[in-house]
Amino acid sequence: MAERSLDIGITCYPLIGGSGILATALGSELAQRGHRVHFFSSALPVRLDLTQPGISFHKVVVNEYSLFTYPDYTLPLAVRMAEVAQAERLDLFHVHYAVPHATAAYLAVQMLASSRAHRPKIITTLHGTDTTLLGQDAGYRPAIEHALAHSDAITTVSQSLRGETLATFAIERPVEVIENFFVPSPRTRTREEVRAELGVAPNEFLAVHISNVRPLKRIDLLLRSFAAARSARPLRLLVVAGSPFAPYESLLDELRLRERVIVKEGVREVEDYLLAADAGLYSSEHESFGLSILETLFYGKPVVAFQVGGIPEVVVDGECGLLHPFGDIEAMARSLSLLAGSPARAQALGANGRRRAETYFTAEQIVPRYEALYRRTIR
Ligand code: GMT
Repeated sequence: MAERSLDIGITCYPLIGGSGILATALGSELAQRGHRVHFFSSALPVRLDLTQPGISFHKVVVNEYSLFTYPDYTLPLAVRMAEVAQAERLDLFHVHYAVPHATAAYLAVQMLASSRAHRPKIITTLHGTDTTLLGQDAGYRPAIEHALAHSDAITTVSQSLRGETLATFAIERPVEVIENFFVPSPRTRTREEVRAELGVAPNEFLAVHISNVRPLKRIDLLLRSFAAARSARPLRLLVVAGSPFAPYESLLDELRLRERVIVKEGVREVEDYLLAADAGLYSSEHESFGLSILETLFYGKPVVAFQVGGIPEVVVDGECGLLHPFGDIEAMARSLSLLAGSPARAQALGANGRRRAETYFTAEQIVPRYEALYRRTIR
């Protein structure tokens, strides 16, 4: 007997960032599989397509009352989630981030319980910061632990984050690992067209870095690694920055990189740049998974990165990229030089990476695992 389709609430951050991108892609895949998906956020998530059947968006409006020093988001979010859960009889809330989304979900469920209304289950996916940053803060940890204790299921995006989560919080229920996935979309421009737009010559070796350039992305180490690389081929670096690159401008001058580094800010569609690149260069001091790194693998590009957090679960060192101890910029530079000087090696690593991505990190692999978790949880 075919299983019934589900009514699912997804709560995520709308901005450019891996968790929102993952949540949006998941909602889209779930809707394609016949489920009805309701998104909750303060603004339309960047990649959400509202023309897709089965998708709706519930904007959370935050009023700025003069009596509050800081506007509150958690309460209006909880109220919106409760309203929609009751009206649409949602089976579950799948919240991406405990802070404040799991807390809001618990509050919404409590509001519904007090009116004897239908009660959705809560599934919380931790993407990193809840554990690695806020979980270390005594002002947040008990609240996160409370939200996790009242979640009906908890997932993390890597084994590494699962380990850190269990070491950080006292959690009694199982924590399941469901890795991130990515669905490349068809390209309308060729690699040559994108390189021409960027002003990158055919013989130049183009490394790409995609991130929100937050301090933990260590853009200083990125630029220093790139500056230290040597090759007979001209080397270029493209930084696709999800937030302003201004704090690093002076370092470009200090390292005399201005002519060789291209910065693109506020880009929503990163895939053309992956097509144009020859390798990915990532320098985070921590990364629970590295969705941009996975995107890079899908485009058949080898990845040079520090061996931190969940990155080794995505990139197998020596098979689809070259990983180095955190901070070893000389080793990062040597790997970049090696790839630039040996296109055959770069292509072989890239092809392995694409194969790995297409074997383990597709929607076909990952989405059914979320569906199975949903069904187990609501049963
Ligand atoms: O990396 C960021 O700064 C954004 C952050 C987010 O919350 O969107 O990314 C986290 O979640 C992504 C999706 O699961 C992971 O791929 C990133 O590794 C993770 N970032 C960190 O752990 C720093």
